[in-house]
Amino acid sequence: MNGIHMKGGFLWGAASAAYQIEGAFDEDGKGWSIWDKFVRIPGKTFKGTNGNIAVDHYHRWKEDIALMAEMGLKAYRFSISWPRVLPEGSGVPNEKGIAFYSNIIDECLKNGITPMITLYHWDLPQALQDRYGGWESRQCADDFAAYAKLMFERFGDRVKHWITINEQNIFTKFGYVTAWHPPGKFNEKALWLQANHNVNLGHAKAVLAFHDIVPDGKIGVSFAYGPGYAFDCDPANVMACQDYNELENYWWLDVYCYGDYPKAGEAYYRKQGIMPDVSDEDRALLKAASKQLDFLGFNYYHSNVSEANPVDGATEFGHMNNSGEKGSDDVTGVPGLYKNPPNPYLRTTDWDWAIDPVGLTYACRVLTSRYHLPLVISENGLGAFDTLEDGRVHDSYRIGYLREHIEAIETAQEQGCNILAYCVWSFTDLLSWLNGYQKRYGLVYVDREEEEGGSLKRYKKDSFYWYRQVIQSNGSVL
Ligand code: BGP
Repeated sequence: MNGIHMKGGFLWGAASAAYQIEGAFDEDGKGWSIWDKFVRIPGKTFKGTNGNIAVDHYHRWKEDIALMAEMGLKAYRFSISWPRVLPEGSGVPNEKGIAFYSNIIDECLKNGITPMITLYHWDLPQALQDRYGGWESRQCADDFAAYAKLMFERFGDRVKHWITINEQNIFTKFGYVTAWHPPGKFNEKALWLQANHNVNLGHAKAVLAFHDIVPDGKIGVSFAYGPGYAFDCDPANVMACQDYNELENYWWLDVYCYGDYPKAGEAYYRKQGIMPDVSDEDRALLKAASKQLDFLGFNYYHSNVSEANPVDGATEFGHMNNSGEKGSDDVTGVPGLYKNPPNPYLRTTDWDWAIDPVGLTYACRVLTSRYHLPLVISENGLGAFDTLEDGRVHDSYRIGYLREHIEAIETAQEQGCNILAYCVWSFTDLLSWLNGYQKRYGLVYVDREEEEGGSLKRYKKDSFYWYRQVIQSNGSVL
């Protein structure tokens, strides 16, 4: 099949996150993260799975990067575990932790792989949660900025692509509204908005520090973007979609790119009495940082449908399919505003996520028109059950998913979007935060189940060989 030609220098990548791959949760001086504690609370994760060992990347990083090199990967997006490099969250760095990432960077560069670092992929040092409530305190923004500066100073000579925060919309809401993530607080909406504002300040401070330390580098964010479609042309549903986009997407994107909260969102939260304190100084800071953002990164898995939702309608607290039992997801929403029913036109994964490649073109188009920034697709992939047969995994379903989504970025590129990179989630199989090890995303299979004890051996899936050819042909063979 004839595929696409991406621009020269296009970064064909794959991604991971520290907690989901590293393991070695208390080795070589690493401090605990909030996830190390949270997974130990019974009932919080699928079958009690945790990242104590994960896929043991901490000890197998060389083998993993050799596989990346064999694939011809152009970029590897990974995250730094903040408590591995600063066990107390601030203060004295852990040189062994820093050496671990330094070695990974060198090994990538040696193999022609561009390293792309995410500073925060959810594993806040537990020490900061204990000290002052983590992101609930404005101090956390300063500590995050100090940690970011330390990383820019240590790695900025070699790493030119940086992402401050991964999916702020997910970890703040799950941490303070649904209690699905640490710190596991339920329906604390005022606290959620305040913590979220503090993350914005941390992001802004890091961005503002960046270019002085890494003058030839680029910095952006990774947002979990689920573009909203109105259920139909009933004005009530179109308005619900507007509310959805404003409160679930632009609430973050406008801050990153304009340095401002969307007006209708602010009005809504003010009316509810939960709009956080935003000083003039904060606004100036956010504005200044927005002008320094080099690219807008987003993770795309699916679009969402929006439909009007009565005041006694669907809530945020519906059941989420964490088991792979198709059809077990509840419709969720914000009472009085919108709810997100399934899209009757789309297929879904076993975890009830809509499969919508057109939505990726749509996402690129919306972001380009609204923000005029280069885009990085920092995650995209298919979570599925895989079976290892005679050392191979025949994941034609994953190849099909990736092919359609890569075609969708070509369309977006043809239509004027400037796309710098595309990262498959994920390079190896890894721990899915709430779904255990059975929801697999990797191009490389790892022998482990929910229970500890697998061999942790790596096997190349069919998608590994397929993506290698996509990269070699710069997208023309799909
Ligand atoms: C994103 C996260 C990733 C990853 C991915 C897949 O939200 O940035 O860390 O987990 O989604 O999600 P899940 O593992 O829930 O299927």
